[in-house]
Formats: sequence, C-alpha cells, structure tokens
Amino acid sequence: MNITIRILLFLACVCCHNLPLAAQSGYRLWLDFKPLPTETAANYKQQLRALLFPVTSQTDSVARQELLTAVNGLLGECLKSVDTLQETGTLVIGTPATLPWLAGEAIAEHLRHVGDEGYGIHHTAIKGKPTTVILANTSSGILYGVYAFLGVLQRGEDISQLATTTQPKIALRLLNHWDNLDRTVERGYAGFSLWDWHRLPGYRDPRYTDYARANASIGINGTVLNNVNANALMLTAPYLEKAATLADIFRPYGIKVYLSARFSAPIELGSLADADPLNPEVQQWWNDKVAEIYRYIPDFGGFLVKANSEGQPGPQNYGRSHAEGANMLADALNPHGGVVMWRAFVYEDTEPEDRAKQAYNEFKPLDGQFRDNVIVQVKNGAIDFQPREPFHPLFGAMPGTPLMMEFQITQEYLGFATNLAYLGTLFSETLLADTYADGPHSTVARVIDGSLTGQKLTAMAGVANTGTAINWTGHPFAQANWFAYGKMAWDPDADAGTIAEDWLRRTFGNDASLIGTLLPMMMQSRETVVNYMTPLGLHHLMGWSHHYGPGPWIKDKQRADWTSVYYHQAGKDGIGFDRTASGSGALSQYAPEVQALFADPQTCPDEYLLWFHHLPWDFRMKSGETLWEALCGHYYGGVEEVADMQAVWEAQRGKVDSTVFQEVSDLLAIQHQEATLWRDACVLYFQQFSGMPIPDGLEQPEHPLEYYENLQFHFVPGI
Ligand code: GCV
Repeated sequence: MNITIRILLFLACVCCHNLPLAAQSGYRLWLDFKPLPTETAANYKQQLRALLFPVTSQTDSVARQELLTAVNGLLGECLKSVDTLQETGTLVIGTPATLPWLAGEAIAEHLRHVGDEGYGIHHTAIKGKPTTVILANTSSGILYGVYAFLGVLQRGEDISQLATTTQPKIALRLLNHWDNLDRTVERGYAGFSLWDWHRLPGYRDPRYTDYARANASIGINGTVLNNVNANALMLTAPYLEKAATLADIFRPYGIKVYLSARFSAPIELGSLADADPLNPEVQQWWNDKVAEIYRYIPDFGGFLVKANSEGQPGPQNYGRSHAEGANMLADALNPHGGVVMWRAFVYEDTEPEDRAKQAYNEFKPLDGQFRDNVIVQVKNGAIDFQPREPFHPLFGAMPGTPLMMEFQITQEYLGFATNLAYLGTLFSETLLADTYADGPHSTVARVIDGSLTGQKLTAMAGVANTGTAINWTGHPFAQANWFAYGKMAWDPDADAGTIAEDWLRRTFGNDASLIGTLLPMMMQSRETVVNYMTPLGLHHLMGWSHHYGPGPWIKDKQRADWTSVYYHQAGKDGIGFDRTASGSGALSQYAPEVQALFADPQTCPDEYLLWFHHLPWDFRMKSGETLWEALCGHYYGGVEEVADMQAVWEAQRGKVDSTVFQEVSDLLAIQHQEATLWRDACVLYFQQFSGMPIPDGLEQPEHPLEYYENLQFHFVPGI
C-alpha cells in the first residue's frame, strides 16, 4: 500500500471515528464547552488561577473532572491545583468535611441554607484574598454547584459578583422512561431506548455516563428505567443485574435507579394464585423481591406503579383500593428506605362518567390513607398531557397525602420530535396556577414542594424524551424541554423565560441578536402548537391510537372517552364540553375561587373556554368575534406563526452550526406542513356543524374533508 493511500485511510478512520459524537450533532447538549471569546476568557483567567478542591468521594472526583474538562475547553488550561489559598484567584471547592477550615469562615453561614443537595457559589475575600468559593454540605451539592458555575462561565457572566445560595425545593427529581425491554419506547420519538438490555451488564455503553452527566447537570437525581406499562421480567434476576450496572454508573452522578413494578408480578413470576395486596403470601413475595432488589442495588429508589389503568392489573382486581395496593408495596420498601410512586392516571374500564372527573373521584376519598413512603403521582391535567389543560383538580384536594407532578417531556400530543414546542411555558403555566386550596397563592408548585401542606416527601417526574438519536431528543430544540424540566424540578417557581435563555446561551453561545430573536420564538412556540391543534380549550382531537396528526372525526371506538367526538361535542348547536353544573359538573372538583373563574363563559379565559363550556357557534367572544371566527383565527394564526418561526430561524443562517441549522430548518418545514394539515382538517370538520364560511381573506383548504379523513399514516413512531 503506498503512503498516500495509507494516509488517506488513516484520515478516513480518524474522521469516521470522531464523526458520530461530533459537537455539531448536538450530542454534547448544553455541555459543549467550546472556547469563549478571547477577551472573556482572558478576564476569567485573571480570576481563576488556582484550584483548591480536595477529592474524597467518587462524586467529588466526577465534579473535579467535569470542572477541569469544561474550564480547559472554555478558557484553555489555567487552573493550577494547589493545597492552600493563593494570593489572588483561587477557586475553592469543598464541604465542611473536605475543607474543615471553611466552617470557621463567614461564608459557612450559607451552608445552613443549602440542605443536602444545594450549594453556594460566592466571590468573596477569604483571609483577605479574593476567592471564588463553591461550598456545599455534601458531594452531590458540590457536583451541582460545579455544573452551575460552569453555566456562569458559559453565559459569560461576571464572576466577581457571584452570590448564589440555593437548594432544591423538590426532593426527588425524576425522569420516567416509558422504555420497553425490547428497546421500543412508548411515545418515544427519538429513536430506541438508551438501555441496551441485551448487552447489559457486560457492555457499559459510554453513553450511560453521558446520560448521567446531562441529568446531573440539571439537577435530576433519579430515573425510572422501564415503562409504566410494565413487564414483570424487569423484576427477575437477570434484569436486576442489568439495572444494577446502570445504577453503578449513575451513582457517582447522584442519580438513583427506580423501577416500574407490574402489580401482577407475584402471579407471573411467583406462580401465586393472585396478587391481592391483603394476601399474606403476596405480601411476603413482595418483601422477598424487594430484599432481592436491594441486594443488587443497595440504594434502589423504589417503585413506580400504574395500576388499574388502561388494562394494567391492580388492587381493584381483588376489590382493594389504590391505597391498599400502594401500602403493601410501601411496607415492603420501607425497611430499605424506598418509596412508592403510585399513579393517579386512572379511569374506569366501563364508567361513562366524564373522564376528567375520574381520578379525583377515585383518589380524593383516599386522602390520608397512604403510608408515609407513598407519593401519589398526578399528571399536570385531568385528561392526558394535552397541548393545554387546566391544572389537575387533585392538586390542592388531598392535603393529607404527598402529591407529585408528572409532566410529559416527550411530545406525544405536541407534535412529536418534528414540532418545535418549548414546554417550559407549559410546565410553569401549571406550576404557577392557583388552586386556592388554602386561600390565594396556593399554587400547584406549593402543593408539590410540600410548603402548602407540610408534606416532607416531595417529587416530580418527567416522561423522558430521550432515545438513541444522536442528539438524544430528535429535535434539537427538544433538548430545551429536558433542560427546562430539570430546572423546574429543582425550582418549580423558576421562570420559563430565564431557563430558555440559559439553554439558548449554553447551546448556541451568547450572540445578543441571536438570543434576542430565538428567545421570543421559543416562548411563543407552545402557544403556536395549541393554536393549530387544539385552540380555545379543545382537547383530544388527535389521530387514533398513534396520536399523530388531526382526528376530530374519531368516533365509535370500544370506549367513548378514547374518541374525539366525546371531547369536542361539536354539533349544529355548538362546540365544547360542558363541565359546569349544567354539564358533567367536573368544575365542582376545584376550589370555589377557581370555579368562579371558569364558570361563566363571559369571564372564563379563552384558553379554557371549550374545556368547560359548550357554546353556540355565534357566541360572542371578548374580542367581539363569533366563536367560529375566533376558532378559525386561531387555526390560521397558528400556521402563520410557524411561518414566522421559519423566518426567524432563517435569519440565524451562519450564526449557528450548519448541521443543526439545516436540521431545524427542515423540521420547521415539516412542522409547517403538519400545522397546515391540522388547520385544514379541523376547520373543514367543524365547518360542517357551524355551517359558517371560513372568514374572508383566509385561504381555503386545499382538499375536501374526506381527503383528510382518509389519510393513513403507517409505522408512526412511539407505539
Ligand atoms: C404509558 C397515554 C399514552 C399511553 C401511556 C398512558 C399513561 O394514554 O397514550 O401511551 O401509557 O398515557 O400515562 O399511562
């Protein structure tokens, strides 16, 4: 082989090897520590000359490595490791255990406000020397503090003014993976499951470590590995061994492993006759199983359970309540320190009652009956992660029971991984909603952070949008939803705009005009999806089963509350689901102040109008338009807003990496097609009832209604 060919082969090898994980792919998420502008870097280097960071745990070691790798990337090598404070520019990182002298300094006062996982980052004079300090009570706190400090550098902020003291308001901050053991992901749009069960425990994919880094960097401290529609196999020894390997990899990053438990596992795995929670044999089976799990995973977090919901087995199969089922598992976990997250996403198999009422009807009477290590996991809204729902009426209604939030990060009903929809605004809309459970300012955030009712066990779950896609989430902007979820789990009162800006800066850099144009685009993006899918409080209009695209015509299925016509109730007389006293009465599940807000269609916010009311097509909106005109306005406006997003993005050409630029450009073009499809299908469908024309000046749909009704989509992802 001649030398030229050898060189070419070598280069091809090197390039191919580096390509898949190249920064351009988005693989590095918000942790891509590219060099900062020269002036910014020089300024930081003056203040960051030495590093005093004793390492006494695996987590310390991870934190130190993360810090050095990132700082070297951002600034170039500058931090010299030292054992004592230097005259100027020491970065001191430690806990009272690793740096006992810290306890004698004024700065140690902050340790009283950071708990077990929080941290302080301060620029201060110590022994007369200007110093930057990251301090915490634990190694986990140090790790979080280091990631936060790296964010400060990425955003190019002034470190001489640093004065941050923070701790998480929520104790358990989890991802829920709806990942099946065959590696498909229910409602997953970013490839297959990250967990390569077949090659575990032997092969430790480096990606597991990168997953842990990404989560730790946004404060996530737990992960439920398998789908809530659970396979009992997950609880068998071979799979526990695999899960234990993942737990070992995640542990230094402060992340605990949890599992979804199939309630009927004692029958399937233990050959018992039933899974009745009051049967002593069943109880013993779970006690033994839990003890076995802890032998594999000593810090196992606990179980997530979907019971008596959508065909899953549960305690009601034996005439027992959800509390009796949850408490049996809680008793098995309690000696080991584990928790049960028991989902409130339940609706009767046969019950024709308004589905929005059923979880409340089922769980409210059980308030106060759960063990201390049970927390009830409630979706943000009463139906199912729709583009917009009012907050779930259970929030504020069970003061004697810890309630946790379940958000969906994966965009099952918000355009999968082709639509750009920043969900920080959706999360915060729910979290900041006032339940009035204990007078004004009884926000959902205060219910779940325990401050309203004094609950000690607090948690939040996000249904993960991660998969084997090289950029983790499919859509580059969907990374922002993972990021925002982590930030809001740490602080449910956090501002969605601040988080979006943080993500933008850490992902695309600090170009002021880029941030200034992309930030408003992100902040509007979820509303845009609402406009072209389910405006004015409409909900559940999507395609059958796969949930892709519009399907307002879906009817006559095995149960009414899986159809669209059940929810929109469109007819010649009008549209919308009456949930007031004259209808299903679901509104009565809220506090009187909330009822007062929504009960009168004249004052009900437009966003929730058709969620709570059935109104005639010529109903006069606050804007003066008829309901029909307003509906059309939202559908057409939504499509125009996508076109605006395309223009905003096009203006970034040359300012962001060309691969990501092209990907987002192409996805926005798909989003425009999908938005147009939603608009045309829904407007034509509803028009047959309204009998009113599409307002002047708006283009007519390209095809007749039958065309849209007959569209077939094959092999849609996520099922
Ligand atoms: C995991 C919706 C989804 C299901 C999901 C269910 C749940 O119905 O479409 O895929 O199942 O919610 O949250 O349990």
